[in-house]
Amino acid sequence: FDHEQEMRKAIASQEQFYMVYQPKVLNDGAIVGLEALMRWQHPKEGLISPAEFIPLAEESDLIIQLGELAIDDVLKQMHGWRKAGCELVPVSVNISGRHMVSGPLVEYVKDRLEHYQIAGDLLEVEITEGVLLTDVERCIDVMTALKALNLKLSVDDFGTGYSSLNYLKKLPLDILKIDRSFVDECATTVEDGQICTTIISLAQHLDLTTVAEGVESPEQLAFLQLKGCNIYQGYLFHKPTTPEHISTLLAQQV
Ligand code: G
Ligand code: G
Ligand code: MN
Ligand code: NA
Repeated sequence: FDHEQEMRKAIASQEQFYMVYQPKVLNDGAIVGLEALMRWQHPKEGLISPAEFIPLAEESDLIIQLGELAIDDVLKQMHGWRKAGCELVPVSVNISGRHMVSGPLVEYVKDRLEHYQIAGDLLEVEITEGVLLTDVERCIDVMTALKALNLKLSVDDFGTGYSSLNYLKKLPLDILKIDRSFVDECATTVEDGQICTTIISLAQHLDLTTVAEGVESPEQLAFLQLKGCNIYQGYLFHKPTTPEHISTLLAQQV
């Protein structure tokens, strides 16, 4: 199975890749955002996880094509939700480091926002720490340009990279996403709890919003609430789901 060859065919066919959406909620369960996650439904191989194909795509220009496909799909979907009468909430897209620093990302985003008539503050870009450390100067330029379009910027999997905390003061960030690996045992392992507490405190002092990823139990939620986390994402609330189901969830809120 040649992933690269198959990915090229799948991108060309415009049929096998699609996005699912996972709600992000407040303490009271109100949905205040969505994360868009890519899926690859291969005709023979079945459903292939992004954990499998994204790292392979990152080895070539394919990651830029997939990133653009995700951005276009998400904004098109938002346009559709709005037409159906839904009150839109911000949607985040995962952008790989390679796309962030090498592609015409900003121009593409600007063009698609205009095409679908979506306000920039309804789009969020999630970037992992890795890229921020490899090319900080380039990141500052790109992120500043994205901020000029009113996008929100978040650091995904925060705490798992080689955090030189230096970048936190240099970059125009809005959100820290506490990695699932810390959330997992925050209520049961002292060290993980302390790490979550410290990340939330750091974020508060830097005026950043915290999102806890992978919240699965009421105990984890209670711990994070006590520490002042702002937003939660995880199976306790919602699994990643179809755009149709998201419409229903958003409609129930109004
Ligand atoms: O959705 P799931 O938990 O299977 O995602 C696995 C990994 O793939 C996560 O790290 C997630 O950030 C990443 N991922 C999912 N969708 C995308 C995408 O559209 N682009 C990029 N670059 N990564 C994605
Ligand atoms: O790396 P990133 O944060 O983008 O990864 C998001 C991935 O985490 C998605 O693939 C999603 O399916 C997964 N995920 C979301 N919520 C939970 C959860 O509560 N538990 C677990 N195990 N995975 C989750
Ligand atoms: Mn993410
Ligand atoms: Na993550």
